[in-house]
Amino acid sequence: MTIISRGFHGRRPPAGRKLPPGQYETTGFPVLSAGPTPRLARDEWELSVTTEAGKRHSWDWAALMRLPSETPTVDLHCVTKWSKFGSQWQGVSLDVLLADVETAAENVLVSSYGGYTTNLPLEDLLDGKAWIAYGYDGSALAPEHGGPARLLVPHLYLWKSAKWVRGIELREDDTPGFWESAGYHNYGDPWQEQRYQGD
Ligand SMILES: Nc1nc2c(c(=O)[nH]1)N[C@H]1C(S)=C(S)[C@@H](COP(=O)(O)O)O[C@H]1N2
Ligand SMILES: [Mo]
Repeated sequence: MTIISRGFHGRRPPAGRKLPPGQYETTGFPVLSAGPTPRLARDEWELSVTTEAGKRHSWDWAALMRLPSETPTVDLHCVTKWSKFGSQWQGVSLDVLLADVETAAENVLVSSYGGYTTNLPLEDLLDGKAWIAYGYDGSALAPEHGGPARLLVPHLYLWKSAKWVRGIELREDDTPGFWESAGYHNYGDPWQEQRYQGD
């Protein structure tokens, strides 16, 4: 007789979902911030995109709200090893925001209210892979998690998903951001376990 204990299944990821190497699942939503939480009202918030030629495009809250939004359900992977399956967001695809932006740059440096920065290839923001997210789990995105709005790039480690996003600078050169300058991997693919420089 074979006894199958339910207990052995309790910690497995939900069916069809996979954990990247070295990660464990959490059902909570930890807050990780390198500094204090900026408290920004929606009417104080603005997002700018600046091209390598110096052209600046900007959206205030009302302009962001006029753009079509999506409701992606995605898995999150933090370099501190927690992963969260099936997080539900609302936001504007970067494909929409960048549609009329002319650039030949290959890199972006993203900056936040409060001074945080992170860099990534422009192509990782395109083709349905990234959003300016302002809703989480059916409500307004909480300040601790980056509200009024944050970048969401779930296919990379979560440090690339800049909270309180303020600017996206399109650049020909690749300039490391806050964690990338501190020894974290320049790209940060969780499936390749690219945690630190040299991984
Ligand atoms: N502006 C800003 N964005 C940030 C951070 C930060 O400190 N400041 N931390 C990053 C890190 S390391 C992680 S894991 C996620 C955490 O997002 P959460 O607090 O919503 O879980 O935000 C990322 N974005
Ligand atoms: Mo993180």
